[in-house]
Amino acid sequence: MLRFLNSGESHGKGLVAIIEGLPSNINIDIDYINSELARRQKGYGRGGRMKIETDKVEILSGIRHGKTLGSPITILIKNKDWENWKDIMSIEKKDMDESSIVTRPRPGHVDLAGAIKYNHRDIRNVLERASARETATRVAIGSIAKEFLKEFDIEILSHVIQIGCYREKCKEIKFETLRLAEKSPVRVLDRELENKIISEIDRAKKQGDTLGGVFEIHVHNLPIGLGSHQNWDRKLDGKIAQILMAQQGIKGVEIGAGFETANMLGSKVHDEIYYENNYKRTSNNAGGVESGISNGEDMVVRAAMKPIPSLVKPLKSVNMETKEEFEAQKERSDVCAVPAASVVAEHLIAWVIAKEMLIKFGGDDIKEVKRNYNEYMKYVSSR
Ligand code: EPS
Repeated sequence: MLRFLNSGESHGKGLVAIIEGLPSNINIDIDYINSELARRQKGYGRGGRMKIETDKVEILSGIRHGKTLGSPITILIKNKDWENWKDIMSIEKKDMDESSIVTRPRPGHVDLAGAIKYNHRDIRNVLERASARETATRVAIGSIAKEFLKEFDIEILSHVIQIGCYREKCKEIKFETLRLAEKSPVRVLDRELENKIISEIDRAKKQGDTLGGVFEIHVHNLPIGLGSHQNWDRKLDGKIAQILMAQQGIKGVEIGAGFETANMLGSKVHDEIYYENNYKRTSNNAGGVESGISNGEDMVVRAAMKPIPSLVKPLKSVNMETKEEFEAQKERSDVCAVPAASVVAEHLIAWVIAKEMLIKFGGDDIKEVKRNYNEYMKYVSSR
C-alpha cells in the first residue's frame, strides 16, 4: 500500500515527509524534483516569502544511485525563513513577547476553530501547520509519483482558467497545448486574458485584497480500468475529489463537464462510443471517468480556490482574549496563489494515480509492475 506522512510548520526549521510502498528501481532525478518545486514557487501575485525561499529537496533515505530501493523514502525541504523566526518558533521554551502572540483570528483561515479545538492561546500554534507552505512537500512527493508514472507514459499538466472575474472562454484543449501555460506568469493559455488577470492582481494588491480562481488539470494516457464501481471508497473520481478538497484554499471540484452537466440534456452530456483500432469517444464530458472507473480518455479535473484569507486590509474579527471587536491579524501573504495551486494539484493527482496503478498492477520491482501492466494492456487491445 502506497502511503505518505508529512510534517512541518510554515516558519519552523523545515518540512519532512516519508513515502512508503513505491517499488524498487524507479529512476528518480533530483533535478527534476527541484524543477517541479520551482514551478510551485512561481506565479504572478506571490508575496515576499517566495523571494526568501528557493526550495530544494534533500533525500535522506530510500534512493541510491538515482533509483528507488523499495525502502521508505525520506525527504527534507528546509525553510530558509527559519532564520528570521528562530525565537518565535523556538523549540525550547522561551519567554514570548506579548506583542508576538496572535489573538485575533482571520476569517476564512483555520485560526478560530483550530485555536479552540486544540486549546491554544497563541493562534500561531494552528496557523503554522494550516499554511500552504506544507504543499512544498506534497509537490516533492507528487514529483516522485510523476517519475513512477513516466514509466507508463502517463503525464499530468495544468493551466489556470479563471482568476477573479476573468475566465477563459470554454474550448476543447489538446494536451500538448497545455505546455504553453508554463510560459505564462499566471499559467493561462490566452495572452489577452493574461494581461487582464495581471492588471486585476495589481488592482487587488493596491487595495490590500486577494483573489481566487479556477484551474484545470489533465491526465494523459491513463489506462482504462483504474478505480472501481464496486464500493464508494474505491471510486477514482471520489479519490480525486477528496485529495483536491484537502488542498489549502480549495472550495469546489468538478470532473469533466462537472456542474455544467446539470444544464444539459442527457443526449448531449454522455460521450458516444465508436471503434477505430480501439474504443473512442466523440466527446469527453465525463472527464475520463465513468462510475468511478477510468475509461481510457484523458482525465479532466477543475478546482476552485477561494481568495487567500490573510488580508492587508483585514476583516472584522474579535480579540479572543478580551472578546472586543478588532481587526483580524495582519499576516504577510500572497495576493493570488492560484497559479501555484494548479501546480500543487497536478502533484496531488499524480499521487492518487500512482496509488491506483499500484493497486491494479502492483509489484515490488518496477519491472514486475510493468509486466503486469503490459499483459493487461495486451488483454485490453484484444477486447
Ligand atoms: C501562507 C502565507 C505565506 C505564503 C505561504 C502560505 O507565507 P508567509 O506567511 O511566510 O508570508 O507565501 O506559502 C508558502 C510559504 C509556500 O511555500 O507556498 C498561508 O498563510 O497559507
